[in-house]
Amino acid sequence: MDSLVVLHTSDTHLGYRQYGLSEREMDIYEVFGEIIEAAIREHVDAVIHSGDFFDSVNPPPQAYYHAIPYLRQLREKEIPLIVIPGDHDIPKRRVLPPLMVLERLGLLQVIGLREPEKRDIRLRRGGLRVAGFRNTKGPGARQQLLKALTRLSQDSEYPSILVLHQSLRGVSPEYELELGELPKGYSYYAMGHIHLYKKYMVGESAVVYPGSPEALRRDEAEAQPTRYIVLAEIAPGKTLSSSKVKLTSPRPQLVYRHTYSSDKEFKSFIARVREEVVRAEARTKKKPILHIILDNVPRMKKTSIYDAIDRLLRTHVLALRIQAVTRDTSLPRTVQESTANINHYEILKELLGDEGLAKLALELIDTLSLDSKQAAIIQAEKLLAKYFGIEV
Ligand SMILES: [Mn+2]
Repeated sequence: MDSLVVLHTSDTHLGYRQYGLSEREMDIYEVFGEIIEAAIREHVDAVIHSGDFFDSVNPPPQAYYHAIPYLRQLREKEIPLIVIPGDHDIPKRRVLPPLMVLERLGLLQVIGLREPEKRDIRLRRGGLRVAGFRNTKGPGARQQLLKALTRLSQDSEYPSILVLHQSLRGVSPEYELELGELPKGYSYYAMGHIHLYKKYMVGESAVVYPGSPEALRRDEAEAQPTRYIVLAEIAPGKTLSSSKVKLTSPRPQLVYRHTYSSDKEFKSFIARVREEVVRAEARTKKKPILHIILDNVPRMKKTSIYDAIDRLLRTHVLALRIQAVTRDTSLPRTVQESTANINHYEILKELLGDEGLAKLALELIDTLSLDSKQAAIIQAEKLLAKYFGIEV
């Protein structure tokens, strides 16, 4: 038997609590459970995690509480989990990365924490070579990484996997590596850091980003609403097959962009959104997160539009995020268009001569134009605390 099957996942960000909602934190634990169950159901030989296992270097107790039973199930089935530290797993000061707690419990294996590392993993059937290096960022990252890779040449007779938590050219405008700079000869390249599914080939070997199991930001949800893990069958020096498998537990996130033109037409837009939201909830048994980005909203109507959206949709969603660009109907269109391009931040920075003050001023302008006075006061107080440490 010289081929192996691995489950590849990444960027689970355990402990992350989107919008401060405990439901969102639980969503992340639930999808982690789905991943572990898939590994057991598919009888994979190993699970590879490409980093950002935890969201923070100080994960909340809940993150351990929920992860540990799942990791135990995996251990009982003798399926090893190998992980490299992502940028979120690495403390800035010299303290212990939280992943080491789980390694100490014998629940996973951390590789490449301090040095580029190659390790042979003993499996129920045969062996697997895993090589990797923790995330490297900041100035000089590219040079440091290229140097690390010279120590990760493939020299094993086992099926082999190189695990990295970095951006490749073409997946992100800021990248540290090019595809052609990956050391040759690995069976599979398990990438992390980018929260979207991507697949490339180097010779006969797949280079794959499985993406994050939950979309953690609006742009991620918009770019790729469906979330995946990857199952790969590998042999020495090549990928025999790799397929993305859809996850069923992620919470639906719906993103709509709409340009306001009339009340009548806006009503039918909201009715359509409502239908789709209700359908998504029925399908997944989870209330969606709903993002609505509006353009061309007459300033005078902003409040009533927000109220209408809230009234019609609030009970069907877990979180409702509305963003509106308003149009001042009392100004001539030419004036509106020319003012639309003004960079307020640059003007404020020049006037105030300070980046921090300019940011504060900008945030205050946004905050104080909130529809509800009470909400504006609360937000303004938060800003004072943030910028000056003043508790009101
Ligand atoms: Mn990352």
